[in-house]
Amino acid sequence: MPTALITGITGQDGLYLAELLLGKGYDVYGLIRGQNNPKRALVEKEVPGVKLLTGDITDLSSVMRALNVSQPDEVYNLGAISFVAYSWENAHLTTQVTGNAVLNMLEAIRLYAGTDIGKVRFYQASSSEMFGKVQDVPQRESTLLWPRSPYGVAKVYGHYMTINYRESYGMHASSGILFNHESPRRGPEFVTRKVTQAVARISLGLQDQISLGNLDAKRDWGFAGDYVDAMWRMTQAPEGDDYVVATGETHSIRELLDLSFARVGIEDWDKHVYIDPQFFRPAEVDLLIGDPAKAKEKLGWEPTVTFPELVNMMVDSDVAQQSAQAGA
Ligand code: NAP
Ligand code: G4F
Repeated sequence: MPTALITGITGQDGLYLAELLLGKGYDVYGLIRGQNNPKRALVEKEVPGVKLLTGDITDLSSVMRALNVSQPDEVYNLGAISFVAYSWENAHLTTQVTGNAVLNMLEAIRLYAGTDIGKVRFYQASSSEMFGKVQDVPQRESTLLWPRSPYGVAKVYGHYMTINYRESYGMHASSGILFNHESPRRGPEFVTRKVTQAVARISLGLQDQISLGNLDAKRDWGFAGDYVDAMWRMTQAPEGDDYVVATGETHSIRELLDLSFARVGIEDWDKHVYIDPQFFRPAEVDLLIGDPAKAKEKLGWEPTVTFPELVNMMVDSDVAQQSAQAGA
């Protein structure tokens, strides 16, 4: 039975990846930070088979300890400060967690593996946010990176460090350049979930308005369950490599609003949406659309959930959750 260690186990992708790997018969360990992490109970409820180890990816010795205890065949580094807007306000911390800690992960694996560098396969959660001010449409693996946020810059560092460990030490290290992926487990700070939660509450008469920033930005949105499957396929490939994971379609925040409100029978959403300058970013990523041709050809990966299906899944889940809370 293979063993996997996942950082970022309490996050959206950590939960989906743990479910996927447990379903395949893996022994799964998750790294959880803090002495009393409030999301521990969620992980224990949703993926009870996961063995939790305390540690922080910025603390090399805690990562070494986690490797020694779990003895993993595969390590998935999903841990990060992942909210782009927050990264301007906490740029140094984002650099440490989202950027420098990738070096900790790679170095810990190199030290742990010793002369048998092939014994651990590594996945790094890179991001389409690295494309920033996009230099190609659609974006692919060879597109010049031009990050537009402290988060994006930190991800570029982790991306190139992963490539560097592959080239320097022959490590089986892959970097998944994942475009936005969402689900009912998405954090409420991200625009999709912020919208679907608010739409659910508006439809139930629990609130009247939602405040948003730039409605013209466009994103290539897929379903998180599909994207963790791409991560796993990368670690199974004969060699480590870099892959764009995307749907190949792009949609604006306005389209997200159209579909979300339509799902609850509201066609004219203008009166419910308030534009608040606080949600505009110092530098915006205007357009993301990925070309997943390489992942399709080399990994046999395909997205299975369309954008309207994803929005409906999230709105329906939030309506159920908000109704249950209101009735409780
Ligand atoms: P998420 O829900 O925000 O989860 C982030 C995870 O990182 C949480 O489990 C968090 O733990 C953990 N973490 C934060 N600081 C840490 C630290 N110092 N040590 C250990 N763990 C730490 O993010 P996600 O959407 O699942 O994304 C997973 C990864 O993919 C992230 O690296 C993200 O940047 C990247 N990514 C995401 C997308 C997307 O659209 N979702 C696209 C491209 C790349 P706490 O609960 O303790 O805070
Ligand atoms: O949902 P978002 O916060 O996601 P963003 O910035 O694209 O980042 C996500 O995807 C990246 C992959 O490309 C990941 F690497 C990253 O970790 C994260 O998962 O914002 C999407 C768009 C932006 O253009 C933003 O300006 O929505 C726009 N937006 C408009 N109003 C808003 C809001 N975003 C948020 N979060 N909140 C708003 O009120």
